[in-house]
Amino acid sequence: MKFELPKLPYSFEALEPHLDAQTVEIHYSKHHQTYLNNFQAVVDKYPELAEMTAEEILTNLEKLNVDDADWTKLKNMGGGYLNHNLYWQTMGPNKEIDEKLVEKIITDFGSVEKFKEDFTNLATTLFGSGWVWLVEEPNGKLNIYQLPNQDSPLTLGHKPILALDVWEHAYYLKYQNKRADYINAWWQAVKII
Ligand code: MN3
Repeated sequence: MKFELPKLPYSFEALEPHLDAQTVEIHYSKHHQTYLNNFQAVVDKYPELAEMTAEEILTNLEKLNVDDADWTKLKNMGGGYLNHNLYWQTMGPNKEIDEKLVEKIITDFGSVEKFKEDFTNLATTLFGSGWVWLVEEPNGKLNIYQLPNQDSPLTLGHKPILALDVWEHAYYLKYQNKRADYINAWWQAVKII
């Protein structure tokens, strides 16, 4: 399978002033593209992987019969590829609120405000590089948690719904060490909640 970089559904400037155009451009066309290229290079070595979608590869990561170095690359690069796909898709210049999701958030977290507060705390306290996730677990419940590096909730059997990239490359040009300002700005750019 030839994986593709999904087209960014808006221009590089579209998320200004929350996310600056230069950061979006470098993050999408360099970082995200590189995860994809490196993922594809490993997938191309194994005919059995070429039959699978990227989601299937990450979901079945623990069962894959590949050498250790390639396994690590599939986890890191495949995760990087899929995580960023979701990151871009759930942001936008205009709100497109997912009303069903909002209802579920209120049921599972008490209120949207409480959910945002808990999610923001996870993002603020994440040490090192990683992501904060809103996922749906197999029992249908929503959950939020941190994962390090480019680890994917798919590998845990969870469905990713919303993802905040807290790697420094996601915000350093505009926000430098002020991660909290980036997190606030990201909430403004999220379109589905
Ligand atoms: Mn990133």
